[in-house]
Amino acid sequence: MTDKEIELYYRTVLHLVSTAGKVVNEGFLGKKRVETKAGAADLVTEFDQRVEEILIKKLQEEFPTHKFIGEESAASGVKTTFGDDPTWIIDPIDGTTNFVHGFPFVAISIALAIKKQVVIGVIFNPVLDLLYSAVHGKGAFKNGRPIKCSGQTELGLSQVAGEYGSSREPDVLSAKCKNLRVIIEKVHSIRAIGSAAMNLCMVAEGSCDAYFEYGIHIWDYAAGDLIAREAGAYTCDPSGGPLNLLHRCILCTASKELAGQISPLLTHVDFPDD
Ligand code: LIP
Repeated sequence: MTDKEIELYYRTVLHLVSTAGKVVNEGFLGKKRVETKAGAADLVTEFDQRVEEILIKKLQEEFPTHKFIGEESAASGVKTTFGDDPTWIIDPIDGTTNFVHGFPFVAISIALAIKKQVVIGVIFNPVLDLLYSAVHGKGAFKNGRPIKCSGQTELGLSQVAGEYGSSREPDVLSAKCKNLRVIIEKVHSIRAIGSAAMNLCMVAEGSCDAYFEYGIHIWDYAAGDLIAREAGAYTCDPSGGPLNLLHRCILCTASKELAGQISPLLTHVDFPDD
């Protein structure tokens, strides 16, 4: 893939998120039909489906040989196939529960992977008008300005983001509560803003020093992982091994030292791969 081709994909997706953001904003302010998916706290609206349809249709018209992984396509039964072909990984609204409740941390998250490596990441929060983006090797940006993570190395001085997620399965909830309990004893504070994509952007821009979550999906963290790494952050599997985009969990920290302090504290939770 040439730099010129990547540049074309990047320009196209930047244009597209701004169009799709208008639809998200229309839904954020207006009435929506709320349904559930895997459980009573796993929500979806007609806007999630509409935005994903718009994004896939337009990208397919522009790049007919490319493949797609989308949250709502997966929910409707399309199997997640992550191969070597250029693949767009799409979460039309990350933070759907926020979207339903009018809490403004919602984002369109789009990554492009080539040979399973993410080369473009774009996260757009249209409600707050925040656009985070990165191209592999070219740094990370917020509304066009370069961003850097905090570089924090001390857990005791950190602000950490962590989430409860949508599973209400007792063992999963116990492990997640235990993790937050063990971390809060050691840090300045914990934040839970309800969107994996936005959490990763918070680490990328230095407003949080770390973020970890179990049970998320490839579309929740593929774009944010690249944006955070391009901003200087470190990402790995919460158990300390290499990050796997299909493995449904992430630990993202402002330094490798911080990951080394957080990982041993966590009770690890296994979810079936995407
Ligand atoms: C959400 C994630 C969030 C997690 C939620 C949910 P969605 O994604 O971004 O971090 O805690 O359970 O998975 O479903 O709003 O796209």
